[in-house]
Amino acid sequence: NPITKKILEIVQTKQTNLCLAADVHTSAELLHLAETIGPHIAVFKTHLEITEDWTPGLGEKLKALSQKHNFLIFEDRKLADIGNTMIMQYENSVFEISKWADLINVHPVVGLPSIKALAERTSANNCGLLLLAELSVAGNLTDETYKQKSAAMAAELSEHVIGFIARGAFPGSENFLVMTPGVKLEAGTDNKGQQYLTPEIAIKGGSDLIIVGRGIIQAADPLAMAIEYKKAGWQAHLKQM
Ligand code: 5BU
Repeated sequence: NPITKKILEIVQTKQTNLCLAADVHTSAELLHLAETIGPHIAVFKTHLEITEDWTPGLGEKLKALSQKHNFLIFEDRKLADIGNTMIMQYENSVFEISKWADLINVHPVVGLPSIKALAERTSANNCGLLLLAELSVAGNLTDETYKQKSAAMAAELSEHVIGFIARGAFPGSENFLVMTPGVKLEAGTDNKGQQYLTPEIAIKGGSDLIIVGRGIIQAADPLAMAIEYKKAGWQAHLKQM
């Protein structure tokens, strides 16, 4: 898949397996993070609906920064509906996701036919699809059977699906990328359900990209902290080789 190839190329060239979860509330903050931290990441993850001042064109501005600093944009939209609705959410909203996102994700719970319908549209836009096989939060319902079924779905849709959101590798994830949220330099929780692994543990567990939000954006110096995470993720990767 060309998107998988592109991510792996970026990881190697920039020596970073870091994905920044840019969970900020204004477009100025979003663009500032993309501009300053962009050189140190492989993927920039957005939650478009938490931007208070979203305007048409913001996606294109992010896209321009992604080209300038060589990273991909992942809209963490977590689609979970009938195929027809997910396609409208992807293509027709004010957010115009299909114009700028390089990656998007979907909950396998909706089943193969709906995901296949969506996948044909994401592929047509050169956008990689990720299946949410395993969540990071305490008490979630993504058990081993769910992961197995997600892997089977990915195998069926291998020309469209590029990987999984999961805590680490699992049977069936071998030919796909694994991206892991819930990563912080110190393991622990946020008292709202989130559970953190360290970069070392995530990468040792077979994750290809670590997703870090508050660990970086709430630091006194987000840029310096991003560089810390980049180093930690890369060292862990080198140890695996
Ligand atoms: P944090 O600040 O590093 O905890 O943010 C984690 C990000 O990853 C945040 O944007 C979540 O929406 C996202 N996330 C997650 O934390 N856990 C999951 O299982 C999934 C996504 Br799926």
